Amino acid sequence: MISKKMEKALNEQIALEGSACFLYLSMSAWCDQQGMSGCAQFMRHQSAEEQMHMMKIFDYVGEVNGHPITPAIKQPAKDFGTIQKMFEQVYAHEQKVTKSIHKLVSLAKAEDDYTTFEFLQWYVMEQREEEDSMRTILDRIKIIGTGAQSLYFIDKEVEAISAAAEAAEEGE
Ligand code: OFO
Repeated sequence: MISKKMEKALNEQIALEGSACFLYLSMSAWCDQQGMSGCAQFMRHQSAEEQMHMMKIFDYVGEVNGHPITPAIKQPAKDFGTIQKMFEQVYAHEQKVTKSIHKLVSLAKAEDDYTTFEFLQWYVMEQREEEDSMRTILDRIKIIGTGAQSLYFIDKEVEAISAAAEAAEEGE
């Protein structure tokens, strides 16, 4: 059993993960339009991950006798300017999610809700990895540069990072 306050906070997190799922799906479609198939594949994978994050909390709330709420769908942007700007936006979004997870951890601690505290540890680790991989991509973009000729190499680089991440997940 979780408190009403915790239930509400977890439902807000469900909505945040759901909005990331849709935002990243929209980014994937935009990348595809730019001919950046490696980035499109990467963002598609990120979108699926966010859906899994959302469902994990959804199921948890139900398990602890709370009521998980299916969030409203807000249409995300469909144009992201440049590939660098898009990844900057992804990184900023991940930082926002990390802050939100940390707030949930603080609430679980304040309420002596050790079950939720334990459940959230997976998200703490996940956010560390997500922020690290977005930083890696932004660093590579800075090294490669953003001229028209560079887009091909950025796409290949992101494709390689994506394949390595997927292989690591399969090995988990
Ligand atoms: Fe689930 O927010 Fe990214 O990882």
